[in-house]
Amino acid sequence: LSSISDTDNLETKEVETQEVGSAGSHANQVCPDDIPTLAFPSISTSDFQFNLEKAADIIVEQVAEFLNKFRNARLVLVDLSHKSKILSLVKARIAEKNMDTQKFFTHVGDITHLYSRGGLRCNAIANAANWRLKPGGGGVNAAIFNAAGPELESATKDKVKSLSPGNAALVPLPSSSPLFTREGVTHVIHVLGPNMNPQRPNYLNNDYNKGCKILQDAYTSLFDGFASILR
Ligand code: AR6
Repeated sequence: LSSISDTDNLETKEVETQEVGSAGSHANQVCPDDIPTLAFPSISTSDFQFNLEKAADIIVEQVAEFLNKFRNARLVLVDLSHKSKILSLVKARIAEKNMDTQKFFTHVGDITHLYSRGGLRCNAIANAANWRLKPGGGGVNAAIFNAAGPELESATKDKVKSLSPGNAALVPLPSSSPLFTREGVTHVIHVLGPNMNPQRPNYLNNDYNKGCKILQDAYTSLFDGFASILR
C-alpha cells in the first residue's frame, strides 16, 4: 500500500511540475535558483483583448528566438489561474515544439508573490503597462505597482515618462521595495502591448497586421531589456 501511495505521489509531483513549471519546493530541485529568470504575464490578452491564439504563437516564437541567443537564462509565463486559456495554449505549443522546459515553462500564481508563495526565484518581472506608466487601472499593472510600493513609481519616473505600443522600459527596483526584499526581484520591465479594446488608448480597430507586429516588437523589447541585465 505504501509503495502504491509513494508512486502516486511521485506521479502527481511530475504532472504538477510539467503543468505549472514549478511550484513550492520542487522549483529548487527542477530548476536551480542561480539561473537568471524573467517572469512575464501574457501582454495584451486581457484588458487589451488581443486574440489568444495569435498571442500564444508570438510568445512561443519570441521566446525561442531569445533562448537561441541566451543559453543561461530562463523565461516563465505567469497567469493567475489554472484555468488560464493563454497558459494552456502556450503549454500545448511548448510540447509540440519540444521546447526545453527547464528554460521555458508556465507557472500559475500571482506575479508579485512568485518566491514567497511559489518558491520561484525571478530576478526580473514584466508588467503589462499603460502608456502613461501609471499605477492602477486593474490587471497586472495595478498588482505590480501595489506590491512594489511607491518606490516603483518614482524609479519609473526617473527612467521614462511614457511608452508607445511595442516598447519596453527596464526599471531597476530600489532595494527598499517589498518586491525586492520579499521576492528578490531586482528589475521591473514595463511593456506596452497592442490594444484591441475600443475603450482604451491606441485602439487598433482589430487590425491584426499591425497588432501582431506590435506584439512581436513588445516581446523583443522586453527580452532585450532582460538581456541587458544578463551582460
Ligand atoms: N499575476 C500574474 N498574472 C496576472 C496578474 C497577477 N497579479 N494580474 C493579471 N494577470 P492585463 P493587458 C494576467 O489586463 O491585457 C491595465 O489596466 C492576466 O490574467 O493586466 O496588456 C494596464 O494599465 C492576463 O493574462 O494586461 C493597461 O491599461 C495578463 O496578466 C491594460 O491593463 C495581462 O492582463 C493592459 O492590458
